[in-house]
Amino acid sequence: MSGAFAIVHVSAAIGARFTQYSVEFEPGGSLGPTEWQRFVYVLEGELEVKVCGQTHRLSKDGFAFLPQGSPHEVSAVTASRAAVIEKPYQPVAGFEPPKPFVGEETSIQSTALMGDEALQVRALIPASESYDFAVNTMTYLPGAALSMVEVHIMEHGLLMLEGGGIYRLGDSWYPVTVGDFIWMAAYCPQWFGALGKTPAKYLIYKDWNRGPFS
Ligand code: UGY
Ligand code: MN
Repeated sequence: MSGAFAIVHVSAAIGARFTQYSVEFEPGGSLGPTEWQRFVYVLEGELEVKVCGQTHRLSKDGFAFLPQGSPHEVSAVTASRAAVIEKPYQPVAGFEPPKPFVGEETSIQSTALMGDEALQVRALIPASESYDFAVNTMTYLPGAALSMVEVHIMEHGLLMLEGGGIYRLGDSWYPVTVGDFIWMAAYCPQWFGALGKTPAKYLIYKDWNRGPFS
């Protein structure tokens, strides 16, 4: 990358099967290439994304999915910050590899998690087996919480976007707030409860749509 600074939160070096980093861009700064799929979520400022002959402008809460092997450029129009997720693509028979797209988190319809209106989920990646990972936002009203301690085969990269609360990881309990990052390896027992007077919101990656033997 140039004119940009990366804080690498998690990578294969610690045992994860994806990489997640936060980037701080100067105006005109840009990402370097990747051999993998790339997902970019704007935290602050404005980015320009060029892919497949089209140019897109993304501001806060805008995002781009860039499939593996798609030549693209991501550069900063203004001083900006973004969350970036990269993962080697696992193709699956019968499904076309995904195409690039951009979107805006706030314009995605949310759904209540397991019927709990106080906990809203927005899926940023379409529901198709072409995709081998999911990225969601989860927004908790003050006092809302996951209804169970989850344990699952998928791993997570989690970035706190707003508010705060308590994250349970295994048998430990951590206060978390905006800017905190958590890597949850597969089978890490996990639970979150929102505290404070404003909603808590996080961006969460998980591997998805692929079997445990691949
Ligand atoms: O999608 C999830 O697994 C999500 N409910 N996990 C979490 O918030 N820690
Ligand atoms: Mn989970």
